[in-house]
Amino acid sequence: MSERTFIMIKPIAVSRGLVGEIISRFERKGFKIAALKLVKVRRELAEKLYEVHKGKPFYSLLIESITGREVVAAILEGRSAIEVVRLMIGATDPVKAEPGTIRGDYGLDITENIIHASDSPYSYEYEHKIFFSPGEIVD
Ligand code: FUP
Repeated sequence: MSERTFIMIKPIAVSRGLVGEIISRFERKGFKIAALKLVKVRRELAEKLYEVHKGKPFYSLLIESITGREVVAAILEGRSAIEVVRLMIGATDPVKAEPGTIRGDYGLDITENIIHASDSPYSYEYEHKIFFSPGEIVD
């Protein structure tokens, strides 16, 4: 069944010029781009995205890692998109992420771990609405 997921390419990947390479992996896998944009993240947006992590020891660092910086947000569509994209990005900690995954191939830092992707239908619903209005998403 076709499904949608939300991804956010983090500032470290944007500044290192990895946007095309990352998007191209998802295209080659067969996902369609349903929405795509470059966003300079305001603090309120960062706090909304990472609300579930409030109170955790790494929360402030996480907020600072995207606030005032540029990210690329996208909605990808395809069969079991949420599960497949999570497999393609790899484990949260790049030290544990398998080579061949995006986090496994492009970095070592856990907070700036290259990319975020929704991990459930619930988080997709919550996260994509922070970045996209209905008119910005194709049918
Ligand atoms: P993930 O869904 O794989 O992004 O992982 P989490 O939701 O657990 O973590 C969200 C973000 O918090 C990660 F992208 C990186 C950051 N994080 C840390 O900086 N330190 C940690 O110990 C765990 C997560």
